[in-house]
Amino acid sequence: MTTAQVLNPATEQVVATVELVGVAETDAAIERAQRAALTWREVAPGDRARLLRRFAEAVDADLERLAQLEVSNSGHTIGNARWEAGNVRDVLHYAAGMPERLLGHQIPVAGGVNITFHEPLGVVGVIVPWNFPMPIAAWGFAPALAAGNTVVLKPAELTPLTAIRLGELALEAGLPEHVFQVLPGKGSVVGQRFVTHPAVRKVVFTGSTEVGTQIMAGCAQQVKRVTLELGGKSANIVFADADLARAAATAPYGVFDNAGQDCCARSRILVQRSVFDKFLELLEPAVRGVRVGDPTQESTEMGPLISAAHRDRVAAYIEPSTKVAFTGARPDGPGFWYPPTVVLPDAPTDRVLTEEVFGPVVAVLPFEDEADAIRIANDTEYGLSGSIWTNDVGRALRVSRAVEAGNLSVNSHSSVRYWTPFGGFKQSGLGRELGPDAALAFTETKNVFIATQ
Ligand code: TAP
Repeated sequence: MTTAQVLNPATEQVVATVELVGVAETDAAIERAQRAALTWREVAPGDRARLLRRFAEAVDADLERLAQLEVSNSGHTIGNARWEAGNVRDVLHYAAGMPERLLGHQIPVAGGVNITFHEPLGVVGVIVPWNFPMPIAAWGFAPALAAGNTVVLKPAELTPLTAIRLGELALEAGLPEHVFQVLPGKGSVVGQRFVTHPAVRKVVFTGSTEVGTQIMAGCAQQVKRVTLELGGKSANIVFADADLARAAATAPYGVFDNAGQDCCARSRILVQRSVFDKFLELLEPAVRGVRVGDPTQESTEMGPLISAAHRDRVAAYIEPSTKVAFTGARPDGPGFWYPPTVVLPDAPTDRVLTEEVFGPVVAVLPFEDEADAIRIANDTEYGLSGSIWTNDVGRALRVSRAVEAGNLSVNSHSSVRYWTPFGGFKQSGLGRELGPDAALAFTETKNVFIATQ
């Protein structure tokens, strides 16, 4: 079996060595999941609910350990990591309400009774990226399990530790063996096998649009169901009538949270021209004030990037000709650090404006009026999230309806609540996760007619 060393991105020290699963082990796990699916779907809804609640309680009891694991594996700040482990607990509790609420319809028909059922799919493969290893895993596995499916989960090679721990906690909580299996390994091996193995009936993929496109094409061969959560290039639109001080004070956290390695990062700030200079003046101290450093410290707001290769990729967006308005802090010494960076692009075709940087780099640009703001916000193939800052409620609603993105917030930068739907327009994805319908994405609707005459 091959192994991979897992590094702490804040110190560059090895924190663990993990055994990587190959094709044969993946096939064996899928076959075990296929057998387990036959009995898991028969577990009474109330019992499935109880087991998911126990899983949630086990996560809660282990919250500090999970959070510390994420700090050392992913460089997330301890505050964020605790929120992420808590999110897994909450998603599981919410999913525990689903088995007993998978309601079908009784539809009036002549000559009999017509009812619909939501049948589980069988084995679901969940492929997770490295940027939010815990929440993104749970958004897939919790509703899939609730709907009566078994799950094989592949964490990112760089960040497998919390997923492995969640697999252990599921067993400790009493989930039957092979109902939820975690398979650390390469995307091109384990993830690819989820796509090609006929017993995997659905793939939930979160990651780059590039790989997501290949997954969708691969799944098409078997008409396999997919949910895709892909990249973003979201706009933070600031109108002249907004509370400018609040908009500027919060803008750094809308893009630099998790060091900008966030699909929802508001990486384009669009500011109405009449307040453009004033906004930049207010933004500068806010960016310089972001506390970048040791992620184990409670006061730290931004940690390192995930790897040296990723830091180099982010740094390459700042070319010699790029106009950098100002930057924030970065510590010296080991670790994959990059400072919060604010750039003023020259042209709409600048790479920093058109591509997802996935790091702490934000572009600020002016717009003229509402129509211009909407045009620029939509001038991207992505459509995941975004923010609108204005004190005019009519404008807030008009612009919210006009921006082509799945998750918008007005006078705020929040994108994710486990009880509201989440997902992307255009090339940001396909399907929705979370929210009241989450379990339905893991079922097929079956219609049954019973003649009574
Ligand atoms: P990717 O390189 O696309 O990797 C994502 C996952 O797919 C990893 O587990 C990876 O495995 C696996 N993978 C790679 N090649 C594969 C293949 N040929 N077949 C099957 N699986 C394969 O993305 P990333 O760099 O880790 O993550 C960053 C991207 O994710 C960004 O674009 C970001 O916007 C997006 N993202 C989107 C969202 C939502 S909710 N829309 C949330 C978070 C992140 P290995 O890495 O182990 O090889």
